[in-house]
Amino acid sequence: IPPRKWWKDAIIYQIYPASFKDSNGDGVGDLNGILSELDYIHSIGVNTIWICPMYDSPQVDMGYDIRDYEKVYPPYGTNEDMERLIGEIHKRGMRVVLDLVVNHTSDQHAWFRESRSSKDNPKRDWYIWRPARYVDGKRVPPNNWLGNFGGSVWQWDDLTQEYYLHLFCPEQPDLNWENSATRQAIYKSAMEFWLERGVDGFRVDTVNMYSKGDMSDAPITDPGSEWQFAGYQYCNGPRMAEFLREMNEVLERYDAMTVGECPHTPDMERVLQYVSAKAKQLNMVFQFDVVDIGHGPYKFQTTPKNYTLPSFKRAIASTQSLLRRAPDAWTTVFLENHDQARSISRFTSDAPQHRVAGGKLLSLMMCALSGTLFLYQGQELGMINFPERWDMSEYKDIDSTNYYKMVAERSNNDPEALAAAKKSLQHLARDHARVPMSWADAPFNGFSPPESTSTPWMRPLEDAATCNARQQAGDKDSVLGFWKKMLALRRAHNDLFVHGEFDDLDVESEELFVFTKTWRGEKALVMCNFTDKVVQMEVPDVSKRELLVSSLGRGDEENLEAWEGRVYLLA
Ligand code: TEU
Repeated sequence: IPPRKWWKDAIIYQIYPASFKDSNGDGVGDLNGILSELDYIHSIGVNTIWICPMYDSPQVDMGYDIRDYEKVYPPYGTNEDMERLIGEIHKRGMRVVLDLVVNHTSDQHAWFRESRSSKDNPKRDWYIWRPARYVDGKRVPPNNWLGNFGGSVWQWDDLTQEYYLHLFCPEQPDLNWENSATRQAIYKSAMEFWLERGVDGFRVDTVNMYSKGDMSDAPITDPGSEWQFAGYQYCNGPRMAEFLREMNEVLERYDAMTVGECPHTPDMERVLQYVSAKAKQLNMVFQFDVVDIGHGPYKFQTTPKNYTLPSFKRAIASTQSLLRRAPDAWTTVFLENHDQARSISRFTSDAPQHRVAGGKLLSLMMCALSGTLFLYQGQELGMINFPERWDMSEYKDIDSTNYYKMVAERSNNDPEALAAAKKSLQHLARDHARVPMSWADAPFNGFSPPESTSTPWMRPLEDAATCNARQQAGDKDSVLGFWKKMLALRRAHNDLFVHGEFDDLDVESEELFVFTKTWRGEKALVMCNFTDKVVQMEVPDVSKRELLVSSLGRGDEENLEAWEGRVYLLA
């Protein structure tokens, strides 16, 4: 049997550089801020760090619009700072993973500036250009596709009188993966440059969009709009396997790991094709089954808490099932990242009396699930969404502001429609994950130095007096204290929790999530109360059970407290 790959047992901590720690007082996080907190990160019990884009960028989409792959964004620091950071992470025995954003670049990238300059520029074909269509003499885009941030995916370019494709903002033109010279340039500039500097792998942004499928009009699902959801056409196109295998050859030379982001892919057989080891495409992916629960046709068109516990459990069961479907496949466990609202606010309760219990419950559940575990900055503290009373101007993300604009236009500024839009943003917006990390009960929540004259780029939360890293570091009963305990237990029972078989015992229960994990002779029973009241538990008939942990530190009573989780070892 070949030895296990390190990334299967990895516990990965995700950092959003703008919001992690500001070392120089300009209101924006930076690399030296990350450097100053490496011992804190290490103390949580994680062993790998994923850093979101820190590349030079005009920041239209917070660094997912890259101007230069080979240069650090100056407000974050220099390339030397980055090399020092990589070295210091390695010195502590941890690994480091960067974001690889190569479905698109910024429109300010040198490649796109050239491509745009004339129809016969050698880089014209590095992006996706198409002539206009004309309907009743009126110029219209090549198809009716709706972009991920609203509007058409096509942008008219006056200079050369053609449209270019952008699945995200107009400032994020899609690279043309069909062109092999483009692919070689991507490998060299975005991948090899940083692999040579010691990074251990990549989180691969929107990896399933490189090969666009059928470019014809998408079916009409929103009759009120000119633009229609086309995710099933532009994701998972016919050349995906070929492109990923080619990319994997570069990665293999460095023994680098990959976790690919796979939006719009509910089909588990399709996911399997990406993550089965013998396919040599990706090590693992982020599926959207869990985090998309409760979304409307447009993500925000929804009522808050529009999700049920059975749908949550089914989504988890589906991602867990990858291991059973193919022995050489792998999966991931995550509830938060920079694109998601806070998990306590979404899946448990952020009411003051339940918040800590909810954070511990989710920690217990996640630490008992199979696959590579991802923890997002602030999740380990139980940070929650910012409150409803905050003004719309606190939402900075283009995904949020575009949605609000669209509702304003479509409803003719109807106050009721706007209030509903704001409510759904309070529940689901990406902004909630992007506020400054709450480090201390101090000016700017300890994110910026106290003497700093600029204010943080996003408004810090108001609850840092009761929820901050410094206080929790010394309190074993805090959410952070519990994460440390759970991560240690996950390590101590690595086979069972990271690799074991998952079985859901009661999918339909609206109150409890009860599952078992099995590995050879070992078995664990996990019981989670997803309500704010006491629930009687029915422990399956077993000869011997041993309470491994209760998220509320309780003994072996026959009931579960509100938002309590338990793990038993069974014999
Ligand atoms: O996200 C891709 C993606 O499809 C979604 O998760 C996206 O955030 C959602 O559609 C918005 O409602 C990745 C990055 O994680 C995200 O931050 C970037 O904005 C996006 O790609 C473009 O690079």
